[in-house]
Amino acid sequence: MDREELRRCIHGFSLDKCKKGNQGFSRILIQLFGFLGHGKSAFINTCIYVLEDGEYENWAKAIEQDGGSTTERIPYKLTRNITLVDNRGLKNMDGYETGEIFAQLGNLLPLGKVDWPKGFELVDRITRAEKSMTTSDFIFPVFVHSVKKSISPEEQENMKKVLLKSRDLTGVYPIVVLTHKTSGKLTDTENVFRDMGMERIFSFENYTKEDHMKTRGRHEEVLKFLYEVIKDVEFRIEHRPQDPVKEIMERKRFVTRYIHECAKKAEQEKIELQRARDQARLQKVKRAQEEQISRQRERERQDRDMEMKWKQEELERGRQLQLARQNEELQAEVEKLRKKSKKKWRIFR
Ligand SMILES: Nc1nc2c(ncn2[C@@H]2O[C@H](COP(=O)(O)OP(=O)(O)OP(=O)(O)O)[C@@H](O)[C@H]2O)c(=O)[nH]1
Ligand SMILES: [Mg+2]
Repeated sequence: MDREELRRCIHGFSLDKCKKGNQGFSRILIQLFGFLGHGKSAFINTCIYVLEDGEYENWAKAIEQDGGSTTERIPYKLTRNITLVDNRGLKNMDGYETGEIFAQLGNLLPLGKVDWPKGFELVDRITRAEKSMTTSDFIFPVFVHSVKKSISPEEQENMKKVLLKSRDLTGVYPIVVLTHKTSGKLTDTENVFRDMGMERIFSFENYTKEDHMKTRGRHEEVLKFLYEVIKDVEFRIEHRPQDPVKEIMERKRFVTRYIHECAKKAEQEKIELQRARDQARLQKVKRAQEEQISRQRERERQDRDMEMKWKQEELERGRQLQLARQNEELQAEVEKLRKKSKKKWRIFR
C-alpha cells in the first residue's frame, strides 16, 4: 500500500465499517504512556504533522529540552474517529504511579489536569469521575520509550509487569514506540522489549522543532503505525464481542483491585520496615549492654591485676627487707668472729 492509500485508509476509518458493526464504540483512543521525557508529546506532533501534511507546529507542547513537562491528559483529534491521548509521564514504576497510569489508561479519570497527590485516594477520584466516564472509546495502549535511555534488568522486570497488566486491563497488547531511533542502541532496546514478550515494536526519529524536514521514511513509518492500530482494532472488534459498558466496569474493578493490592503491599512493607527498625533498635540496646558488661569485666580484670601486682611488689619488698636483715646479722656475726680470733692471737703472742 502506498502513502496516499494508507492516508486515505486512516482518514476514512470508521468503527461503523467493522464487519460486526461498531459494537458500541465510536472512536479509537490511542493512549500514549511511558516515562517522563521519552517523546510522547513529540510523537503526537509527528503523527499530526504526517497526517495533516502541512506546516510543523508544537501542537502537543513537547518540551524544548530533555526532561518532563506534560501534566495533563490531553486528547488530540487525529481524524474523525481516531484520537491520541498524551498522558502524564511516569517518574518510576512503583505501585503508586502505576496505579495512576492504569487509571488513565483505563479511561477512568477525566481528560484534563492530572493531579497526583501522594497516597491511595485514587479510588475516590475514580468514583467521583464515574459520571463523566466515556464508555464508547476503544482504548489502544501505546508505550513510548526512548532508545537513548538504557534499561536495567530491574527496570525491565517492572516494565514487563506494567506492560502485561496494561494488556490485561485493555484487552490489547500494547504497541511499543521507540523514539530517538538514531541516537541510541536501537537493536538492543528492541531486543529488550521482545524479551518482555512485546511483538509490535515501531521505531521513530520524531519530527521536532529543530528537525522537521519531511522524509519519505519517517512519513511512511507513521502511516504504517496508524494503519496497524486500525487493523488491530478491526480484528479485535470482529473476534471478541465487546460490551463497552461492561468493559469499563471491568477496568474499574481491575484498577481498584490493583490499588488495593498496592495499598496492602505498602502497608505490609510499612509493618516490615517498622519490625526491622524495632529489631535494629533491640540489637543496638543488646550490643550496648554487652559492651557495658565487657567494659565492666575489663575494669574488674584490671583491678585484679593491679592488686596482684601490688601484692607481688609488697612480697618482694618484704623478701628484700628480710634478706637485708639476714645479711646484716651475718655481717655482725662475721665481725664478732673476726674480733674473737684477733683477741685469741694476741694472748698467744
Ligand atoms: N531528536 C529527537 N528528539 C526527540 C525525539 N522524541 C522526542 N524528542 C525531544 O525530546 C524532548 C522530550 O520529548 P517530549 O515529547 O516532550 O517528551 P514527553 O514524553 O512528552 O515528556 P513528558 O511530557 O514530560 O512526559 C523534546 O525536546 C523533544 O523534541 C526523537 O525521536 N528524536
Ligand atoms: Mg509530554
